[in-house]
Amino acid sequence: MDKVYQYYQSAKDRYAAWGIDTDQVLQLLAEKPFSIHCWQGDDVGGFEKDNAVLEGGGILVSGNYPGKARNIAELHQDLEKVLSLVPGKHRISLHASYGDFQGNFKDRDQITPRDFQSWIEWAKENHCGLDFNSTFFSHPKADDGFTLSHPDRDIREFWIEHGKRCREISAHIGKNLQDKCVHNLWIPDGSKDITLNRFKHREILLQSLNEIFNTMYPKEFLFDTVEGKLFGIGSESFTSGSYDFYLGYAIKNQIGICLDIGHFHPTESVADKISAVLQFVDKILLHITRGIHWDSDHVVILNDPLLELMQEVVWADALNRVYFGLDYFDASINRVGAYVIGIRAAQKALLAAMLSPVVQLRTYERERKNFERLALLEEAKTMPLGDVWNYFCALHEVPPAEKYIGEIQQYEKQVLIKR
Ligand code: RNT
Ligand code: ZN
Repeated sequence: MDKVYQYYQSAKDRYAAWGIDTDQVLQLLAEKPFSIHCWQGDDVGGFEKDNAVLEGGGILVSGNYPGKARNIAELHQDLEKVLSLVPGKHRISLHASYGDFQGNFKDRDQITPRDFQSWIEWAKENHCGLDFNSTFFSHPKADDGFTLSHPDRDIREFWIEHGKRCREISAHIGKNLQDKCVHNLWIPDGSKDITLNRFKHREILLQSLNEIFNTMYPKEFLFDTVEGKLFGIGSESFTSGSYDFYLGYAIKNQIGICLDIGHFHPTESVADKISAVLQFVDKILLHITRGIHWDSDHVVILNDPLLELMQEVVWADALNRVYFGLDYFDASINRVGAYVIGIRAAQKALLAAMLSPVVQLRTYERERKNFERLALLEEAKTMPLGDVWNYFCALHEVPPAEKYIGEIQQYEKQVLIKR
């Protein structure tokens, strides 16, 4: 701790010379929760049956590293470990398939708030918020690739009922925790090859969504977002819920939109969308992930797209209009480690953005001093971010720097390997 503190003092001086108050920045950083996706812990299997595996839906998990959480108790245990290794207060993002079904199979159109009561208790004990996602994949009624935009009325109604129940559950969670629950809706609907009925599918989707969102819940307990996508595995040619579709839907109905970093053309900047979309919708949910060549959902790391994204949120003064959620799944490495790397990287990126010399940069920009602006941005890259970060960790009593590696190795030996 001594060294960490000493390095922090010198970093603090250097940032202070740029007019940045690092203590104040760290206070702000601590207040910003990240919504930790429950599905990295068990490879998107869920708990509808023991040891379930992801089945279809255009998303894919690869790897078979030992230690996957096989039931709710194991996932709780892993998440508690994760929470002990990341600074700040966070939220857990649940999928509907992760209910506490107590060994009884319940279909998706049957789930109720009661199935999530033990999660609510767990969240209270662990001082974290909860968010929610409806689960429109890994199900026989999603097998032919369509759910809410399915031309068959019966199948569609099944999924509409699911969506409605998920919103009810989310509002219940929000009320019980006295804390707004973000409910995100993503469907895998689409097809592999050239599709003639695009208009029809989208028209149906629109009607289904209207039914789901028809019920009003108190705004302080529930916030709805919809997540579009470019393509999925097996739905390369057509996706009913595209970005254009949902952006239109969100604006028209004044709900939130979820931007998943992996759901756009690889050369498109998601960072740039923030200031555009926020002119028309009140809030954005970000699904922070890392795609390699495609929407591969690799573990989040501190890379340029992430840094640019966080810069944009800070520069647009939009911190309280953006919810940060994580969305990746890697089964090829220690899953608790995957969580910790990704959450810490996302927080570090936000810290980096908060430590940029915004006042000076804006002055340069206003005065059209573009060389100066670029030079300062370059210099900012090699400022002692790590020393500030390590102090932040120490302040929140979690291991600084690489110190968490040993803890995860030990957890693997004592817990994960025995599963
Ligand atoms: C899929 C979407 C979606 C899922 C989760 C599991 O491409 O990104 O958010 O990853 O709901
Ligand atoms: Zn996503």
